[in-house]
This record gives sequence, C-alpha cells and structure tokens, in this order.
Amino acid sequence: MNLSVYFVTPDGAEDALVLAALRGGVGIVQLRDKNVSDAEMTAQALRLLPLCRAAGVPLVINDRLSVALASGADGLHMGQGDGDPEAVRAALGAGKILGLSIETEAQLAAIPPDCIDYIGAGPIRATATKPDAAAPFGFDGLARIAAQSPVPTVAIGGIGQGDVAALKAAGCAGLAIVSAISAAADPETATRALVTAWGQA
Ligand code: TZP
Ligand code: MG
Repeated sequence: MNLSVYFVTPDGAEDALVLAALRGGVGIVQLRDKNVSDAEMTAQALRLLPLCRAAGVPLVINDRLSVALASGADGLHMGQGDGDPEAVRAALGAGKILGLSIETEAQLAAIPPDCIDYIGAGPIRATATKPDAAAPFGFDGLARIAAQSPVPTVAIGGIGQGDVAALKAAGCAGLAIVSAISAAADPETATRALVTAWGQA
C-alpha cells in the first residue's frame, strides 16, 4: 500500500479531479463527501473504481461502511465516531483496507490489535477544509504519534508542498491532502510535485 501522497476528495468533487490526481501519481484516494446521499456516493464510487483500478490505486470510502460495501471499494476510512473498529473490520472483511482517524495520543493507545491498516493523524495545522477538527498537534505531536503507532501513520490537516520533507522526517508513511491538490490551479501538476518531493525527501 502506497500511502505517501494520499488524496482525500473535497465535498462535491468532480470525477475529473480524481482523474487528475491519478495522473499526477497519487498513491491512494479517499472519497469523502459530507453532503451527498449514500446512493450518490455509491454511484460516484462505482464511477471512480475503474479509473483507480486502471491506475493501480486503491479507493477507500470516508465514514460510510454501507457505501464501501455497496460499491465494492477497496476499503473504508473511519473516524472516532464511526463505530467500533473491530465490528467495522468484521463487516468490511479481512482483505479490505481500514484506516482510522487519530486526534490524540489517548486514541492511539486505544487502537485494537490486528484491525487497522493505517492511521490518519491530525490535524497537523488548523484547516478551513475541516473547521470542526480537533486542536492541531503540529509536527512534534505527529512525530510522537508516528513513533508510537503500531501501524503506518498518515499526516493530515493543512499540509502543503513545503511540509513534505519535515513530515517524512517525522516518521509518517504519507501525507493526506485535500486542498493542496483540489484547490491548485492544476491539480495534476500539484500532485506530481508532491509525489516528487516525497521521493526526494
Ligand atoms: N481531517 C483532519 S484535517 C482534514 C480532515 C479530513 C482536512 C484536511 O484538508 P486540507 O485541505 O488538506 O487541510
Ligand atoms: Mg469520519
């Protein structure tokens, strides 16, 4: 699993935006949209899956187990409020990817063994993309979490091109990014620049 540049879609993302991230060399895509119905999200996942498969890139669904199951997506990314990880794992199946959001070291300590494939740790910085996120824990907090985590750590929240080297040095396996890709003038080029920066860091 290549978590290094992990694209999380903004609400209302066009399929073309995901295609641009795939062309730019993203390693994994999370379909995240807080404003659509399960049926709409499932339909979008079914459109995106062939694009992702053609690129050899897994597609995971944010929050909604029912959409992950109905679409046959490659996995689910769950938050702290999205149920019991062991129950979700049982429903999802052993072969799928399961990610979990971690906002505190206490949440990290509570991860059940042999259940989660990676954690999304953040926010690193406050971000307009998720105004209700927990208090940012910065690079030092990220480094502490990455050092303690039993599974790979993906950093999230306010991350841009200039952060790649420091976050890699802090021990994370990748960077989860919304706006530094989605709001870029050219999302494909922005993705490629992140991939290149990661490879050179
Ligand atoms: N979880 C914590 S911060 C965040 C999520 C989904 C949003 C990250 O978006 P951006 O635009 O990369 O700061
Ligand atoms: Mg969630």
